[in-house]
Amino acid sequence: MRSIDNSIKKIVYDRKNYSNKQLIELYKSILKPRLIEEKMLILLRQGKISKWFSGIGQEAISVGVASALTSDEYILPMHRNLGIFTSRKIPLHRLFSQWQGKKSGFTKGRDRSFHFGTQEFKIVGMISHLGPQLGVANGIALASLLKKEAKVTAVFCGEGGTSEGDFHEALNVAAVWNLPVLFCIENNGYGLSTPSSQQFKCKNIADKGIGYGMESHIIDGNNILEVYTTLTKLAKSVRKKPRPILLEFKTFRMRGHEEASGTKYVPQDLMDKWARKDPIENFHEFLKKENILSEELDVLIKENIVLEINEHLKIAFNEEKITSSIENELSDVYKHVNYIETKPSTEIENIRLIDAISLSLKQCMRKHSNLVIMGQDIAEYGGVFKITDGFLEEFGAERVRNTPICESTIIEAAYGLSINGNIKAVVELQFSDFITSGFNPVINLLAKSFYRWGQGASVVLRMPCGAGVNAGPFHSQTNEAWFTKTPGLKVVYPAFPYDAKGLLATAIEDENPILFFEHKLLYRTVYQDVPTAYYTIPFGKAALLNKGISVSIISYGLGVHWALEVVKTHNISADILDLRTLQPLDIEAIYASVKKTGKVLILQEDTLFGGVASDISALIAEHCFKYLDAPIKRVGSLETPIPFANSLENNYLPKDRLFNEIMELLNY
Ligand SMILES: Cc1ncc(C[n+]2csc(CCOP(=O)(O)OP(=O)(O)O)c2C)c(N)n1
Ligand SMILES: [Mg+2]
Repeated sequence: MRSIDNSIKKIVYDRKNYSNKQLIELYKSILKPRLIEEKMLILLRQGKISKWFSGIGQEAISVGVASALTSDEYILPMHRNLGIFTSRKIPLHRLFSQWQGKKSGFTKGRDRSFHFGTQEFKIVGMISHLGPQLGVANGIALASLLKKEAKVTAVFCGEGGTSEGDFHEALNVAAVWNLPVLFCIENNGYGLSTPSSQQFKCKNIADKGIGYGMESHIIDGNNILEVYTTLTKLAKSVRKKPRPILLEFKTFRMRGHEEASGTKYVPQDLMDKWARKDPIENFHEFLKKENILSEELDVLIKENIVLEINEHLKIAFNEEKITSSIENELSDVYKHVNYIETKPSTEIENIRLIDAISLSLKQCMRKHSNLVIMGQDIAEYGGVFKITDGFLEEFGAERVRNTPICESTIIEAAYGLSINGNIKAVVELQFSDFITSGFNPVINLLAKSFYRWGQGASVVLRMPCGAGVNAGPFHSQTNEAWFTKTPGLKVVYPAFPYDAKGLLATAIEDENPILFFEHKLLYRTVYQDVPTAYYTIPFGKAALLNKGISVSIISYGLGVHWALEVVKTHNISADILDLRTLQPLDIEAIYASVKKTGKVLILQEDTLFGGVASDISALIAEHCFKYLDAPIKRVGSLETPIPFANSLENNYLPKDRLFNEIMELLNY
């Protein structure tokens, strides 16, 4: 508790040159969230609102920061920052509707408490995971730099959240890229029941700034004038000279983590000391002592705020409960994009899969001046597979960005680019295996964004994947099934150069998060005649590569090539369907083929259990049962990690078992 104890000093106010009017405005601004909260606590006890995270005692931080920024500068708050929402002058009834899950809220009843954002007020709501907010702020700030706008972005985090890897990654990238972000850390002594002494070892969080090569400051978070004055000065300076700053606000959490959890574990004397530092009571005393606030004016101000709260509560309570339909809910998972097909030209070139991807990416960079690519070693070095070789020279370092090794925060930054002015991002994962280090933002930020608050995400994650290259357990996985499971993501998996080129262009045109799988073994082994000019291929359209009558083989990626080889070698009369995209999935093409042949084998490179083949199998069983002449067969890899040695890897992969499996099905 040392860092808290030391900071408990009397509040000293320095009014600078602020007019009485300005000081009264600040007083009104910190008073409002307090009075709203007091009302909410009553409603909570009456069961009229759900969970509540109290910011009582911390209002000066939210209000001071929000008041120092211009209304077109983004703020990314956390769960105790009601003062930001009120300082941005959001009509109160909309906040109340949000907390009651009603239509006039900001999430159509889909997300609770402070998990909401609004472009209208330039506020980006948090996801529960805390730390990812910091990385999103980086993307927003990067967008400001790219658009040559002199703006700062302020992002909030508690001292507990600073223990997350996201904090380290975000601060590191912001420092390396000189991003104009104010990292506002509210050190309120506790993260749920955990005191700061068990959360971090250094004396102050601000001390961490030096480790990132970042300016940092300690601010009395209970002193509205200190917060406002310091932030006004720093914001002005950052607008002029873009750079990140780490700010530690010393404050205290005066209530439970959320109302149900209480404060039994907090020593009473600590509570008492901090109660004497209440940001509102102290400011009130100061204003009275300086003859700035009269008793009558104070009463009037409070009456007006209470009146506003009550009127707006009435509006929210009178609003009907939200209803929706299955169709409506399903139609809000993906941003609607108007797909416009660009037909391929007649001029062709015989190229490899890797060349097709590189060419497509290059043409997209030329077509979309708002497209940025990010990844490890992609600039001077051209990427580990050389797909971006020469890009730096043509497009410059602003758009071809080498990143530190930090998948999570870069994916968060890509999302931030979408939020601030719809800047498109392609992120190259060095290997698809490393997406595990960026899993959280994919699943929780990107996938849920449109459904939660109608915000699209023009983010394409390029995923060099797959086995057959003797690369062992950490450089060989094909992990598409981790993502096809999650609503809100699109999953593309081409097997040929022609498809890869057109599908990548479509992916970049799209405004939804997309995982674009590129098989490493196919990179340099598969050639095809590919139109040289830019073209697109629609998602959700499988390709029937071989026509037959005895069996349908459904596959994607490397599996398609195995199927073609076996069918050709053994002269089997088979439909071979290359799915090309797994989400959306071409169900019609699958059903049509199964209905024709009556026998179906679904082939995937991935291990079988919980894979794409299992769900396709279930769909066929549910919808085509009466057309089947044999049980559905799934073929995939062994249920083990992927071994390194050639013979073991061949044993792991299903290729050598494929012919026997087909024959078993044909002979059923
Ligand atoms: C990744 C993750 N782990 C755990 C939690 C559960 N959790 C929610 S808030 C919280 C404490 C946060 O403390 P701090 O960052 O200090 O913010 P404060 O609540 O004090 O404002 C915890 C543990 C979470 N939301 N996300
Ligand atoms: Mg805390």
